[in-house]
Amino acid sequence: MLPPKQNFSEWFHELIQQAEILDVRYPVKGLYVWFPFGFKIRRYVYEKLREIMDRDHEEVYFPTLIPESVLRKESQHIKGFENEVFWVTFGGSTPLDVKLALRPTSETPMYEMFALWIRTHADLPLKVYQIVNVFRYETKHTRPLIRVREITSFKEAHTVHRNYEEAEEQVKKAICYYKEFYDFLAIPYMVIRRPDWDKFPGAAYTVAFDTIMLDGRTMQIATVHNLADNFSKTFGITYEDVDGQHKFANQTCYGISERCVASMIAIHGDDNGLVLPFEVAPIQVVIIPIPYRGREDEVIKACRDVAEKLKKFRVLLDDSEDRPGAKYYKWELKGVPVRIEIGPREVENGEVVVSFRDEKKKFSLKVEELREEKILEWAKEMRERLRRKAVENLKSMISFIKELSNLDAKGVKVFHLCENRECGLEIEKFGVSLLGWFEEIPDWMNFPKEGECIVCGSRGKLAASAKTY
Ligand code: 5CA
Repeated sequence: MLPPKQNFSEWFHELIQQAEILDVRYPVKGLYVWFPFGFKIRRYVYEKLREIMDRDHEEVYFPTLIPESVLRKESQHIKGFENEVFWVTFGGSTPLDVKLALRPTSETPMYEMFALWIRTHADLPLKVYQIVNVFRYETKHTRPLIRVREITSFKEAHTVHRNYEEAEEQVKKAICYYKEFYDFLAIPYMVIRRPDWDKFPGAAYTVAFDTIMLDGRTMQIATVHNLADNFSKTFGITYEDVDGQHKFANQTCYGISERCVASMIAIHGDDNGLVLPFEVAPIQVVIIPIPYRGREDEVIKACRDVAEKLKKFRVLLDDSEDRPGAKYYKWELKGVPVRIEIGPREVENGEVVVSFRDEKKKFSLKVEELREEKILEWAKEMRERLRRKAVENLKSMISFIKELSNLDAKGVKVFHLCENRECGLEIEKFGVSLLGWFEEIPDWMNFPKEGECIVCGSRGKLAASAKTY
């Protein structure tokens, strides 16, 4: 049995084990094992991410180990990561001359090489991505999928452009790509520009995607950074322009981790287990025979026929010895989106009984109507239902406030804030994080775009604060 979702932390921790997403018993803190079932979910989720990335980037692979001298080149960057780096200092029993870092992210090794790759304007733009593991010695409380020390599924994209404007264009495109990705997962988000003190180390600015968990805390599920020419100056990434002049390139980078899987589990799941969008479910349709003594053969045959008919999808016919009730329980826990039951009555009527994981009701359908297009239509409707429900939940945890004293209550607080650093810091004195200013106002949010700064009263824009994961 799962704890109720209301006890969010406990529910999440139990669910990922019981549904066989991750094994949390690995004997290194912050490192987890993907079970086969969890890894399939990861695969379908990342297939989508890869499809989106492939339209505008080429996939590459850079080494896991970074020489200390390279990692230290960009001073802001290393300042940000100094305390999070794992070091490799021995080769066998021989101390290494040059310490090697396990990549915490790949700006430095990539940009070291980009300086060799890029010669002229004809080499630009350069747009690459990789999906790899990275290591961060996190000191905050570690949690499976959410705050890990080996990020197993780090999709990092890096782009190089002729000038700042082109980099800025790419930032906008990256935001669109991530919106498409999270819309696909039916996960609602807020696109927020981080305050200066919370931007990525070495970036000119950072735009983040934040979603909200059931306990009212937000989780950053993606970030997009405009690096301007900060890195190109330290790594010497220059190009000869059409006018013959040598210029520094401008860069962007943006990333997503297994938090995308975490947010999907956390947001759509319920008291009975996982609820997965059809497209990423390892089993999309489960067929459950309802046995009746003496008529087992007809029932099984009808089930097999339906399985054959739907073989384009990931279908499982559960003909195990378990009772139907036990099967319902198991496949609900695993988040199978479509359940089909067939008993003697259905066989007689040429029907099946259908139910969806996210809804309580069941209905009967003629077998002839059970076609590929029908299933795809259900998949689409289900995504829309999941999205609507998630948006409603999210909205219920956001409130607009005009008084600083309302800041520390549960959930996300939205208010007007000017761009003065002091005013931003004032917010954080209430024990919450200033997420930043809305880069885009979501269509489901209708607070006034501008108003008096909640701290000083001068002109402010819409901003948000919350406790964060
Ligand atoms: N190089 C840039 C862009 S790829 C970068 O590293 N950005 S980041 O530090 O913001 O990381 C990208 C995303 O990875 C974050 O937005 C967050 O969603 C996720 N992430 C960061 N640290 C962890 C962690 N310890 N565990 C799980 N996910 C993480």
